[in-house]
Amino acid sequence: MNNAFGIYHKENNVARIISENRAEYLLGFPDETISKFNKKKANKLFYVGDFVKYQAEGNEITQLELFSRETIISKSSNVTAKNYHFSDSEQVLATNIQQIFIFVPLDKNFALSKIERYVLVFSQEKVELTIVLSKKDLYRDYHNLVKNIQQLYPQINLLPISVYDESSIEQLKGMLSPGKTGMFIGTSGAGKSTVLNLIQDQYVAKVNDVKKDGKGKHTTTSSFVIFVPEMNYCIVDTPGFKGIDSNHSIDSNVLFDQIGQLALECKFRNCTHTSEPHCAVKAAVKDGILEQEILDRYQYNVNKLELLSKRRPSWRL
Ligand SMILES: Nc1nc2c(ncn2[C@@H]2O[C@H](COP(=O)(O)OP(=O)(O)OP(=O)(O)O)[C@@H](O)[C@H]2O)c(=O)[nH]1
Ligand SMILES: [Mg+2]
Ligand SMILES: [Zn+2]
Repeated sequence: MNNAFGIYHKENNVARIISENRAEYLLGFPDETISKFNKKKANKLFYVGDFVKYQAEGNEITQLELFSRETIISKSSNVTAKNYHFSDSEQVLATNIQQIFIFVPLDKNFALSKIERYVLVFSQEKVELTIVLSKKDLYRDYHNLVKNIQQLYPQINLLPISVYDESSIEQLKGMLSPGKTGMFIGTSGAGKSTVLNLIQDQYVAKVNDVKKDGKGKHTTTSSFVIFVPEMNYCIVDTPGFKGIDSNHSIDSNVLFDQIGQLALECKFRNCTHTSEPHCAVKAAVKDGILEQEILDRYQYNVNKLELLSKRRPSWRL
């Protein structure tokens, strides 16, 4: 394999930033080898996922030059774990990502609003989002739950999984597009690293390590690009989120486009669809065109986002 880590560039001397610590970047090469690069020698900030062209003197890499980034995945940094970069309080999680798998565990803290929140923050062109409902073994009636969410939001890709159900892990594997890079994100303990291990290795050998209490011990502390040669696929494993919000503008239409369309007919451009006269959205609810529940979900999420934009305490997961 000579295009490990998703390196397809035609030039020579191309590598990928696959991880970092305080002092060094870790570089992955097309032949699957890995080496370190001292950050003091870097002339700019690089992110995990970046492709770089390097210059070398003998065995030593002396200089890195950045290839333009196809995508940048970021979130606001004020509520996050350490080990990420900070720029204008927007934190870059990884770059050159085509698929995001958001792990939302079906444990006792599950709430629909978490899914909505993730979708609102991470939707962008060129990136395919999937909500992985992990630990479905902990949720008795998950079939019904999935059906209800799907009814409310047919545009969301949902995949319930459990490490105890091999076919669900196979389903997830089937969603990984060869040649691409995906990333696993979600709260700490959602099962990201466990599932990644299963994808990399033999399913049966690893599942015995799963702890029944669901409490993770092997908390991931920095992002890492893992290359799976058999699938020709890269996955970025990331440390768990403590909370989630964003500084970039959020388009509520990714979830609520029906309301966005109806709102064009409201009398006031900044109509909140609560008590204003001649509100087309409320009229649509009355006429049975729009479900009250969708309007409720919209109000709830928009209120949260407004709170955030006023820099109130962030929304914790
Ligand atoms: N019941 C159940 N437990 C699981 C499942 N998947 C993972 N776990 C357990 O959940 C715990 C946390 O898993 P991790 O894979 O470390 O979680 P993580 O998302 O990588 O967490 P961070 O690295 O802290 O972000 C471990 O004890 C796993 O054994 C599952 O499908 N069902
Ligand atoms: Mg982990
Ligand atoms: Zn209105």
